Amino acid sequence: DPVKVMKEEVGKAAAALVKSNSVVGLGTGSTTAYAIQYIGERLKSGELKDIVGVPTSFQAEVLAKQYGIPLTTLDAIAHIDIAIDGADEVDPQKNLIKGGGAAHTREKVVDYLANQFIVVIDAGKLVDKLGSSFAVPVEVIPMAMTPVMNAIKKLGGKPELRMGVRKAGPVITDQGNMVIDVRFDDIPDPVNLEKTLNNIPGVLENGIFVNCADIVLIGEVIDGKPSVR
Ligand code: DER
Repeated sequence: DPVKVMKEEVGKAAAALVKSNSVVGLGTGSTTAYAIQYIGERLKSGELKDIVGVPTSFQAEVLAKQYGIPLTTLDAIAHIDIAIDGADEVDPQKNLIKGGGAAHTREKVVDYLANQFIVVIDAGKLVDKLGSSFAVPVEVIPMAMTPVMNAIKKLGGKPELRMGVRKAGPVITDQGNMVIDVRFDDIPDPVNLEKTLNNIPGVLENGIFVNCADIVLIGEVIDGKPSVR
């Protein structure tokens, strides 16, 4: 599966950028899962030493434990040296849509704090304009769901409650809230939309990440061979 190969390649490349004695923000999603695995392998081989991870989700926490990466919290560290995380869309200005895994609230905290934020994607995530292929995830506190949906419709968005796949009913986030996925015909000003969405009472966080990504690593398969740029 070429997409799996791209994800694995780019996850490995990101893991190679982690230095010993550093604090690493551990992102969420299937691509970052490879980075976590390879960080664990580098620790096991002794090539990498003395790192601690700050997980962005229960998924990242479980994977970090599985691969032997010691974990810490934001109360215990002075800074985050590097964060590695995925994305659902990346535009030419390195603005992102994230939240495919409903983890964007903790991800945004960690990714923004990090001195260096590395995005790991397969080439299919590249877009000319944000919102062209992926709806904007918005975490909402359940009691405010209806007024938030109404406010978003007034903004021209089409909100849809995210339903679980192997869980009956709506997806519940690591904070105990729900997620709506909002389609916009056009997002001419992602900086402004990000602020407007978060200003709606009842919205906890949205998946637009602007002025945050430092490096975008893109996994591709060219002439049948995996490559990263
Ligand atoms: O939920 C998230 O923000 C993830 O990083 C997601 O956007 C990317 O997940 P993937 O690497 O499995 O495509």
